[in-house]
Order: sequence, then structure tokens, then C-alpha cells
Amino acid sequence: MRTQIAIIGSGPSGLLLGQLLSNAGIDNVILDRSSKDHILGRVRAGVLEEGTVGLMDRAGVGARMHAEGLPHDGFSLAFDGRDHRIDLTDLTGGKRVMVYGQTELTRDLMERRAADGTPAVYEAANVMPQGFDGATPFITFEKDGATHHLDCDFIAGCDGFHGASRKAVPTGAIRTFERIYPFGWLGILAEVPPVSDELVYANHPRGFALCSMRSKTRSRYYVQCALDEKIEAWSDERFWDELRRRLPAHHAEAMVTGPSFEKSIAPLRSFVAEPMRFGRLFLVGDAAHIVPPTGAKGLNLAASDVHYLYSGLAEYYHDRSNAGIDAYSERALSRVWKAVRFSWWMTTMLHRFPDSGDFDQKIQEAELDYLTHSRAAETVLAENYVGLPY
Ligand code: RFL
Ligand code: PHB
Repeated sequence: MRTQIAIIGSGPSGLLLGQLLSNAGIDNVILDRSSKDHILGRVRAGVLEEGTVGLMDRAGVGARMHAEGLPHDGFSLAFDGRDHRIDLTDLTGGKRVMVYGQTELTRDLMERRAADGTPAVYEAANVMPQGFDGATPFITFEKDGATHHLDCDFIAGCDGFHGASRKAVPTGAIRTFERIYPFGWLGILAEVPPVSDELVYANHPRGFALCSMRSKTRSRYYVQCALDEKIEAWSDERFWDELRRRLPAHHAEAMVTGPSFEKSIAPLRSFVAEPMRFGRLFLVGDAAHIVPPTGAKGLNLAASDVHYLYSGLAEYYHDRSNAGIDAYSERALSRVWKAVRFSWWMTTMLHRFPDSGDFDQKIQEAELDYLTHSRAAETVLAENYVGLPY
């Protein structure tokens, strides 16, 4: 078997890269260790930057996103019993974000790939990127009891934080940077109308809370929780009570509750691996970096990596130039670090840390109060939230 680009991972980064490459006439094969159903069962990100929306359009899969996604012109910061709207569109000269679940985006890309008949192998075991330090990279993997060998020009490691690609790089060639936060997010999905038309990010002495949504009838809510929290200890009732306690009274009173149909705890981490290219292997998305979800940047960073890598590969095949692929790591990391900083800052400003006391709470409230009285400070927040330019 041979292809031009072997893509490991069928998450948003692998699928988006594959579709853009296919549209540009560049062959690619996707290998994923999981099944399609398993991938579509993961509830993750919900907010798309304009750049991500633009890439979905460029991939030719934006129709359902525009029909069913919810464009948002702002969000609220809630603290000290009140909330303050950040008017994204006004502060950024017309930009907005799109609320559209990662599951839906993934489904659109998967369906398009299947309809086009572009190769993808699911439930592939022991996927191993090899030979990427030379001119003839290849991947071995197992499927249905047989070992397969896939030759390629380049390997795109789009296989997430726990994938095989980053692990295949010799330890001396890679440098990693990490911060693990001393708390997690407990999230639920429920078939109830969202408490507000826009997202609400809440700072509260009991801990952070976030009101998000997937549609006008489906809500996604989160509360900060301890890392060792057991999911079984959180009945729906306990979750709703805790969420309401962390919100200003007008939201708490307006909250419609109901049974949850998904409930999970996610740890929070910042992580960056440098560089993002090793010979003929490129790391893309979560394989190279993780951000805490507070800034809604994880999926959007995966998309900007795809933009840089796709442009570089198109230049390589169409213009016979190495310039784009040679610049990939530096260009991607420059944007990654700014999003890592923004996500760390949002997390620090909005969460309760185990060692924080009344002083720290007052400092957070002063920062939020400053934000709500300074257009300059609000603009900094807004331009990062809608996404820095590619
Ligand atoms: P993905 O989505 O993790 O996809 C990687 C794919 O690679 C496959 N894979 C392998 N395949 C073959 N061989 C191996 N050895 C493999 N190892 C893994 C996996 O099966 C999978 O299909 O990475 P990608 O494409 O880079 O996309 C990144 C985004 O998924 C990620 O940044 C966001 O979802 C992060 N994230 C969130 N971001 C937000 O902006 N808002 C959120 O609310 C939010 N919630 C989350 C999240 C990430 C989570 N993770 C990773 C645990 C909640 C969770 C729980
Ligand atoms: C979500 O809807 O899951 C979501 C939205 C915004 C965030 C994180 C998660 O910052």
C-alpha cells in the first residue's frame, strides 16, 4: 500500500487535513485505532473560531454547520453576583464565534470522506510511524489479524495526546513543557434549553462554572471539581444545585433542569511539545499540545495547525517548494503558545485553586472588575477569544 500522506488519527485534525488534501488532489489514508462510533461518542469542544469555520467551508463541509450552528456575538463573565457581557463583535470589528459541537464537525467530515470513497482504516491496532528520519517513511499496523505496511511521502501525527506519533520521536529530539492544574471539570449534557442565549463563564468562591450549549434545546454545563472526585458521587440533583449556587441569582432562578444523558470529568492541563516536525513526521493538534478548555482553544488550535500544514504540503506538491513545510513548526508554535498563554490566563482568573484564600479571590474579582471597566482590557480578551489571525 502506498499514499502521499499517511494520517494517524481520525479526530478533527486528521479528518480536516485529509479533506483539504483530497480536495487539492493529494492522496491520503487515515488510520485510527478506534471505531467511528467510539470517536463520535466523545463529547468535547463546542466553540469554533472564524478561522475554523472558514476551514470547514474550504473543505466543502460547512453546509450543516451554517444551518444548525449558533453564531455568537458575545458571552458573559459572571462574578460577585453580577454578570458582564463581552461584546465580541463590537470589540473585534465584526468577528464572532460559532457554537457547533466537535461531534457534529467530526461527523460532517467523516460522512464526506466516506461519500468520496477516500481510504480510512478504523480499529487499526499497533499503528507505528517509522523511517521518518529518512526519505522513505512508512507505517505498520494490524487489522483483522494481519500486519499491513503503508509507504508514504510524509506522516501527519494527528493522534491526540495519547497517540503513537509523539511517542515515536527519540526523547532527545523533543522538548516538552507542562502544567497540570489541581482540579478538573465535571460536565453534563441535558436536553433542556440553555439558561442564556450566550455562554456564561462564572468565577465563584465555590469554584468555576460554565454554561454552554449544543443547540437551543440542548445544554452543556460544567462545574470545577476536585481531581479525585468520583462521578458516581454526582447525582443530577447535586450537579444542578452546585451549578446554581455558582451563578448570579437571575441565572440560577431561570435555570431549567432535567435528567443528564452524559456526565464526565476531564482533567485540566497545559502541554506543548517542541518542535512539531521531525524529518518527515509532523505533529498536529492534541498530539503536540493540550490546553485547558477555559479558553475554548483546543479544537481551534488543531484547525490552525492543519491550515499551516495543509498550505505547506500543497506548496510542496504544487509548487515544488519546501518553504511551507520547513516553516510549519515555527509558524504553528508561535500561534500555539499565544493560545496556551490565553487558556492559562482564563483558567487562572476564573478558577478557585486549592491554596487560594480570600486574598486570591479578591485579586481575581479586581481583575474581572478591571476587565469590565476597561475597553482596552476587554479588547485583549475578545481578540484572543475569537482567535488570533493565522
Ligand atoms: P483527537 O480528537 O484526540 O483525535 C485523535 C484521534 O487519534 C486516534 N488515536 C490513534 N489512532 C491510531 N493509533 C494510535 N496509537 C492512536 N491514538 C489515538 C484517536 O482514536 C482519535 O480518534 O485529537 P485532534 O484531532 O488533534 O483534536 C483535538 C481536539 O479533540 C481537542 O483539542 C479538544 O477536544 C480538546 N477538548 C476541548 N476543547 C475545547 O476547545 N473545548 C472543550 O470543551 C474541550 N473538552 C477536550 C475536552 C479534550 C478532552 N480530552 C482529550 C480528553 C474534553 C476532553 C475529555
Ligand atoms: C463547550 O461547549 O463544551 C465549551 C464551551 C466553551 C469552553 C469550553 C467548552 O470554553
